[in-house]
Amino acid sequence: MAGLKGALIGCGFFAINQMHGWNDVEGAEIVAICDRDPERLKLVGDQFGIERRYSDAEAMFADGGFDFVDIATTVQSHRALVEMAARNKIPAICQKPFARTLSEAKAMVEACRAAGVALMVHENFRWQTPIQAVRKALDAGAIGTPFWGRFSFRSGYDVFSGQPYLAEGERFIIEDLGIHTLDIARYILGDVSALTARTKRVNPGIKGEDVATILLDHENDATSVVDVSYATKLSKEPFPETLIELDGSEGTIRLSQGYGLEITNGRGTTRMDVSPKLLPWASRPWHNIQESVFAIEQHWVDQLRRGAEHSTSGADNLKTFALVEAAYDSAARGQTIDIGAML
Ligand code: NAD
Ligand code: 89Y
Repeated sequence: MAGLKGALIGCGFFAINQMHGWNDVEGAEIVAICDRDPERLKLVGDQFGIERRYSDAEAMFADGGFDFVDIATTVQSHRALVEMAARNKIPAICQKPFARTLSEAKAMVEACRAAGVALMVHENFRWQTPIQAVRKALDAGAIGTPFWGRFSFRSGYDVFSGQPYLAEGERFIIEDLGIHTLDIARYILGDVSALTARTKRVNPGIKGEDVATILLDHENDATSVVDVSYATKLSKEPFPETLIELDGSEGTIRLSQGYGLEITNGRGTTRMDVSPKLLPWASRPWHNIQESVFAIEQHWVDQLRRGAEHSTSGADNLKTFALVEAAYDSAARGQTIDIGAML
């Protein structure tokens, strides 16, 4: 079967990973790129040998010649670009955060549904090798029925030098990083019925919150804590590892710093190294994220060809995005938020 042709919009900091990922994916290639910044367009076009270059997304869609679009811009342009893809009947991948608000996200999902085109959010963290290993252990029944979890991302890594806009928004860690941690919590323990959150800003040089502690009531009766921080200075920097603790009816799972997975149950304790692969184009410590970019892109192609729903479809991502919005709302009002009422 002929490979799919893709177009990428937004040639910024993270798009470099996405372009490397596409080079490795089986069954797809990027044939056109777009960025309104001529320097970024040239840099990415030259690095990856892409001839078709556009400064305007409308012009790229008008010329056509591609089967899907990969939107790698920041959140402000996501709605316009996803709706442009829907109008042009082109399946779309959109980076996280999917939208500025839940109502905007719902409109984007509806536009793609009405146009009959696939929509996947580039919510890649659940595709990380260590997270997949935890999911596999649970699916194999290693700890029986999980009743409690902790999903933790605590770091002092300087994310602002690569992504300066992160220091400038009214919202920071929940919208940028906690969104992934909340998605992992859903992926591992299932959908959420209620949420309570507290936030703080510790770093005086940024506008938004850089610490959040979130309590989740899952629909299956499990309880979990999602705790995220970019104000945590440790002797050994864990960026960008998500650490997981799960207690179940038959045992426990611990995913600890350094990608160690420990499973304890009636048969004793097993320890495994679940480190991500260091792909040839990747660099530490980002290789965990970079490998998951390749994995989600391959998943996009495989499911598109099968005509099957994506793990992080637009519709699925509404349930993660609702948790982001609920976390801000809960922290602002000091109240527990009913998630079902938001969806
Ligand atoms: P960036 O600002 O470096 O790059 C965005 C690029 O998009 C810029 O070059 C800009 O000129 C271009 N752009 C913006 N609007 C456009 C439009 N309408 N048409 C054409 N070009 C346009 O941002 P970044 O750091 O690369 O982040 C991009 C997105 O990726 C963000 O939403 C961010 O949250 C996300 N991100 C995801 C991960 C992950 O692991 N999933 C990691 C880092 C960043
Ligand atoms: O933007 C963020 C993301 O999605 O993963 C890590 C990050 O680059 C900084 O928090």
